[in-house]
Amino acid sequence: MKLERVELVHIAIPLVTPFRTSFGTMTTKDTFLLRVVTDTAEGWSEFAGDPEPLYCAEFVAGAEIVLRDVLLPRAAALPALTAPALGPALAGVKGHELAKAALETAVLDAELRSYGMSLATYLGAVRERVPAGVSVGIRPSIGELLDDVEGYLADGYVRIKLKIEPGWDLEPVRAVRERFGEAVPLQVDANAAYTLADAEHLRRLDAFGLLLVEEPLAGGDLYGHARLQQRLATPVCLDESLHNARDTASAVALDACRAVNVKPARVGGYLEARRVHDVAYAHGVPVWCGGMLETGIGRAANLALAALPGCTLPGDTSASARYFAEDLTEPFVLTDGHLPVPKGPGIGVHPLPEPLHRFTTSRRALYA
Ligand code: OSB
Ligand code: MG
Repeated sequence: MKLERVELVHIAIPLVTPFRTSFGTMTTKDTFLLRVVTDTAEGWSEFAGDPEPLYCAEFVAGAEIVLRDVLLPRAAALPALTAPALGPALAGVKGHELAKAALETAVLDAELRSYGMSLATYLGAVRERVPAGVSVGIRPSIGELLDDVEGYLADGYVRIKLKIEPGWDLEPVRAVRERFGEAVPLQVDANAAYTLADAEHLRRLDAFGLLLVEEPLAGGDLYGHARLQQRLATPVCLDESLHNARDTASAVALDACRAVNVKPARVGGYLEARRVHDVAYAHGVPVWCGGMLETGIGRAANLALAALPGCTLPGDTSASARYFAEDLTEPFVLTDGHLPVPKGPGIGVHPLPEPLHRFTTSRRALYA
């Protein structure tokens, strides 16, 4: 393919409910979509980051500059643009995995559309629908948390993840266990809010039969997570710490994690996400697909990844209605606790013109 035009579309969509984690509170999904036009097809993707670098170092305004000034000139210089060719072409650019993922995904969407192949088929999906978990934010009170969890279980979500932080950990977990029982698949996510000095406190989570504890310590601290895992029966799962397949191999070899959250954005795109999956799968370490409160554009592609054979734990791939009153795409609907894996070419969805127009705050050409 030849790159002809790249457009950036800023969007802001209100969340149905504020989402609080140990690193901040989100009330709006405020990010951008990329539209890549090539000589054979066009493709869409969604930047997974936020306006401020709180979950990770990347942020919306920075990603726009990196795409425009650094990544797109390299993509445009390729004699034959393909998604696999982008990896080597961008390898010299340090970091910026979320920005690279946005570009690679839009190019891959265009490429697969020109072959008429779905992303799920391309990646090697083995399922047509995937079980859906839900990530439940920190709430002002235990009562409000229990109401949230009750609603999600009534919706049919097959796994609950509670966001935790120091001061909001054992009590909410105990309350959910007492109210909803031992059988509910339950896990927690600290988003790097603890230190190794909290190991004895975190060990008390072992009493609750959790599936896993996600990113308890600082992002990148494989040594600390390995030390912690020695002291916990609950499997440690890494999110922020893993940026590529090599990190994942190191973490598995160090026993720094016994489960892997794979977010394609965090590892630079779906091709590296597939390799992260493969490394973990080869070692018998369960994988699940994380989320970044994506619109239907980002979610569609995540569902393809969640259908890989090593994704044996339910992911944070929730239905559109868990996030937005109205999505940018045809909504993803929970049926029997599952979401369908898109079958159409590429990511299988596209932004609907009317909601896209209404939620767009600005748009500009990044390459023309
Ligand atoms: O740590 O998994 C995380 C949302 C934004 C940023 C980081 C995380 C999350 C979630 C929600 O937990 C995942 C989702 O439902 O998309
Ligand atoms: Mg996480």
